[in-house]
Amino acid sequence: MAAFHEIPKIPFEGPDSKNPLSFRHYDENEVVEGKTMKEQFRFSVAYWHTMRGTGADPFGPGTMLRPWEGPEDTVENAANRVRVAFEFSEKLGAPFFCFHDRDVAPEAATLAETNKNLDAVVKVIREEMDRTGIRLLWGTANLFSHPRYMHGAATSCNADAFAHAAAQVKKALEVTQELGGDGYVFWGGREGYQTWWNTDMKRELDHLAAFMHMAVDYAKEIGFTGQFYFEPKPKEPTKHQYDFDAAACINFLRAYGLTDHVKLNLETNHATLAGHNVEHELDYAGYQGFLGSVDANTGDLLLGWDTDQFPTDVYLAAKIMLAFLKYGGLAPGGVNFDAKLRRESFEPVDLFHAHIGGMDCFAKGLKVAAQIRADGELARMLDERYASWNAGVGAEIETGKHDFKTLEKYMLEKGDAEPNRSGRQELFENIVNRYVF
Ligand code: XLS
Ligand code: NI
Ligand code: NI
Repeated sequence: MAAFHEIPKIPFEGPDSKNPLSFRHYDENEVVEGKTMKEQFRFSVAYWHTMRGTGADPFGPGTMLRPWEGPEDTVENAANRVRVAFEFSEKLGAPFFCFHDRDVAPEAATLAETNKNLDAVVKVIREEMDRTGIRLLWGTANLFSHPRYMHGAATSCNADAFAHAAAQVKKALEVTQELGGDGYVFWGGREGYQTWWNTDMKRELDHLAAFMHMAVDYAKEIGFTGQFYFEPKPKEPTKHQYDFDAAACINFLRAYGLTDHVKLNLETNHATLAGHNVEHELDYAGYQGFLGSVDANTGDLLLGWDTDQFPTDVYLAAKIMLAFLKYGGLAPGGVNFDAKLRRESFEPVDLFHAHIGGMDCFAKGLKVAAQIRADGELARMLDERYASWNAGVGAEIETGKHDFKTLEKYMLEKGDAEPNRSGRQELFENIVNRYVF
């Protein structure tokens, strides 16, 4: 039986619509910068939050009303949940989903039994994908929930935890390939540490690199050609996560010879937790060729943890889309809503409100970004700000015609630098506002 029988396929009704179950900006067929919105965003529903989020927090149990859930998490229950998930994505019109191995099928007493459970549920996922045309943006393995990973997985002091994680990722890669996934994500979960006293950092990072190389090698062996992503996050669950931010991840990939195989999956609120804005992370990764995919969400500036709220800020979406358009678009990545409902929003319909809001926010953000690019005024102002590098000594420095001695001579002759010009931050902000309201 359908789980959302009272909810229709969400239509696009345009900006004046007051229907909460409609899109005001996301029209999947509208072409922006040469691609339909559907192709631009490649929106993805995160299975772990949307289908497995219970609303539990450290002070109380789950609150979510999910009438399709059975009393026990059996394979049958998991298979039924898959059907509900696809009904949801179909009605929403989201063309992709993402999952961890343990989101979709229950873990059993042994790895062999767990793999069997996974295979049984993956069969149903495959059926539902074929029925709906919904595709897998990326797969991943949960290497952080089970107590065996309390010290980490690839960076654990327990070699057996590493071995178990390897077996798990091997299987997750096979499943991702079987489902035609466009990518595979490494998020470091517990790959970090709580205290320096009990931690051999070099050994742990060497192990993490060896682990990633094994994954890359195995992908090659089985012919999995999807994109690998590394997802930065500075803290939570551990105090010091090794994948702190884009810069730390890129440095790690370079240090260990993984740059040809792995790009970054950047998450909005992880950037905030690292003390950056997401546009900083996107641009930093982008200019070095590591821009991969985005986990779209937002944090709460009054709270210091990963609240994973749905994005509703048009400025934020515009900045994300500007960055992606600048570096050639999102594919094979996408916009994955790594976001969850508040504990108080416990009814199934809230899942629709949340995703509709996020998709509309990004659609409006894309329109703003495209308009900014089409008008070119901000780009002209930016170029003007760096005008001193377009000719004269600036151009000569950029083309390698100078050294300290020639620059000393230049400045001794000139006496002092040209006076600075205003940075015009407020004007830049006002011009951005023209496109938003
Ligand atoms: C947790 C991460 C996680 C990854 C996938 O904070 O965002 O959800 O995206 O393992
Ligand atoms: Ni994420
Ligand atoms: Ni997160």
